[in-house]
Amino acid sequence: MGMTRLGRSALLSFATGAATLLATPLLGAAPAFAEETLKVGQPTDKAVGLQPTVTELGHKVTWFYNDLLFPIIVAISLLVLALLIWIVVRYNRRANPNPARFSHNTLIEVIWTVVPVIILVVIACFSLPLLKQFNDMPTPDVVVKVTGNQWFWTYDYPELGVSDVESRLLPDAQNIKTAEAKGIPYLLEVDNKLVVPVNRVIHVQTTGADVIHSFTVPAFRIKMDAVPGRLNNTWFKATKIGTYYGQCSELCGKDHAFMPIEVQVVSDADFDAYIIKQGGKTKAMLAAEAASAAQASAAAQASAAANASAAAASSASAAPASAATITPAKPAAASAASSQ
Ligand SMILES: [Cu+2]
Repeated sequence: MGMTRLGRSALLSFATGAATLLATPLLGAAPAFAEETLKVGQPTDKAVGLQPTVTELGHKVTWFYNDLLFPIIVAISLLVLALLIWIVVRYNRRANPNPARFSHNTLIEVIWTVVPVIILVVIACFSLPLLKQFNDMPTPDVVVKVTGNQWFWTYDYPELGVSDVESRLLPDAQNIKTAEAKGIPYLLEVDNKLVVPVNRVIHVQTTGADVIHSFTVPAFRIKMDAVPGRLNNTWFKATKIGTYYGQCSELCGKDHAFMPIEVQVVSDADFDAYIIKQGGKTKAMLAAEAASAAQASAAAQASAAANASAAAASSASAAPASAATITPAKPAAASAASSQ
């Protein structure tokens, strides 16, 4: 029922989000990737509300908060305020010197029980499906393992052979004056960013090396605890190339505030180049390797089968009258083929 409304609203918020993103001023630092334009997740003058988002589920979260929760919160707050004012004005000692002495009213008690239940059920009807969508992870294009350390992040791409990319706050970003002088965001800019391709499903597996951290990127609307001895999963699919900042969101020690997250969403080509630069192998390279390995094993199988049948033929020609020598050669050829 709410789907068309939700879709329209998501479109609207997408449009306003895009406008906000376009209005975000570029920062001075030279972009590492050619198409990098957006930088989302920094403190912004006079900005209120949620950060702009670049994921489909993010837009749904924006709709859920801005169009459902926030109006309900405002309405309840105004109702309570109105009741307070009404009681203060109408029933103070001067205006109402002889107060009523009754203590129960069944009708009003039923109303103030049932109405909040209805409100909560309405909220749940929208929030639970959204939670389920975050929980139902689509097949990943890229898997990233994110490890929280005191006090930096390490990024691994287990399927692509890249491991232990350490991501630390830049020293210049630790001081507001040097950060401003260099045009880098204070307490947010890191040396090695988490690089992921645009429009791809990214699975994020979080874990902790020492204490509990939390991997949080508001622009993707994801927040996942990084717990030692446990692998938590979340996912996102960013639809715009750019830089997205987040922060560790679980108190993890004295430098908790100094282990930011910087995600760089890049094109497929830039991502492949990055993986090769890190000494890993791209999906295409792995697929080519797998194909050539399959080819080699198929060739080996074929030659083994040819050898076996040649052996069978030669033994058959050596003793053409004996069927007993031919019979065992066939299963041998078959087993040679299957063992390859
Ligand atoms: Cu932390």
